[in-house]
Formats: sequence, structure tokens, C-alpha cells
Amino acid sequence: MANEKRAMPNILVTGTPGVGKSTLCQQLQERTGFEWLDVGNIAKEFECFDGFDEVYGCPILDEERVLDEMEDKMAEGGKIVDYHSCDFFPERWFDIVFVLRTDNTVLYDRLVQRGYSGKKLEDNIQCEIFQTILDEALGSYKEDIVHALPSNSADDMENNVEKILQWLEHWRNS
Ligand code: DAT
Repeated sequence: MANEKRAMPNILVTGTPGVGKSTLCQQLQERTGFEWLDVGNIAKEFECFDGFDEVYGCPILDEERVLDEMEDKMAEGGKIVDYHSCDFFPERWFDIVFVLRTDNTVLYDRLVQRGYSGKKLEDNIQCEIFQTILDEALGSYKEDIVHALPSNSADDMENNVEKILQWLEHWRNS
């Protein structure tokens, strides 16, 4: 079912860890005045976890609880949601979905810089090579609202910000 038009749209920025989601979201927040919702931070703040993943060394997200925490905010519109997975959000929340993509050699260096190693590093690189998050987005939202954006360089980042600002302008006038 089509969304009724909100006063302000909600944007989802997703992709493999390290592709540049938070960097992009921070810039978008500054340029648009929209509120950046980092789902990992919300989960930490409201303790939306259900156990601990020993293999990856991180807590397991309690998806239902984090969705409950986000629901009222999402209803307001004007949100930029940042998370490395996207299939558990209600489809109705988003007007547009951006999936950032990074070449695996570039991503590898970024994740090593972040301190990733071993299975965690390899799995994230594979996730990007197999375009897992792009496929997840295409399987979860209408294909015409899902856009893959390259995120290898500072120029890409700037182009992406401009592209999203243009989309927003178009949305406002439509
Ligand atoms: P994410 O939020 O997807 O995990 P991030 O925004 O924290 O990623 O970025 C990871 C690192 O890579 C960080 O040091 C900034 C850098 N980076 C992100 N996008 C980039 C881009 N398009 N060009 C150059 N560096 C980028």
C-alpha cells in the first residue's frame, strides 16, 4: 500500500559496516535539519538486546524492542535511519532507501583501521562482495525506492549528499 504523504519524508541509509553510513548521515543531518537515528545507539540507550553473539563479540539486537522505541519518532517524519541491516523495519516507515557500496579492497582497509580482524573482517567483506544488504533492501522495499550509491571516496560522499538533497527537493515539490 502506498504511504500517505508525510509532512517530511523518512530516509533509510543502509549497507555493510564501514561503507560510510554514519559519515553520510551526519552530513545529511547538518544539511537538512532531519534527525539522524543511529539504530545501534538507540539499542544501546534503551538496552534493546537479547543475548550476546560470541562469534562476532557483540550483543544481539532485540529487533521488536528497538522498533517499539523508534515507532513514535518515525511517525513524525524527517528522520534519517542508519543501520547495517534493513529487513526488519516496517516497509511503511521509509520513502526512500539508499544502500552505500564500497569496493572490497577499500572496505577492507577501512575495517582493519577500525580494528576488525579474523571472521568478523572476512564476513563483512563477503557481505559487501555478495551485495547482501542491497539484495536485502530490494527484497524488503519497492525496487523503485531503493538506490545503490558508490561510497569509495570523498567525491562520492559529496555526490551522494547532493543527490539526496536533490531528491528531497523533488519530494517537497511533488
Ligand atoms: P559506517 O557508518 O557505514 O560503518 P563510517 O561512516 O563509520 O561507516 O565510515 C567508516 C570509515 O570510512 C570512516 O573512517 C570514514 C571513512 N569513509 C566513509 N565513507 C567514505 C568515503 N565515501 N570516502 C572516504 N572515506 C570514507
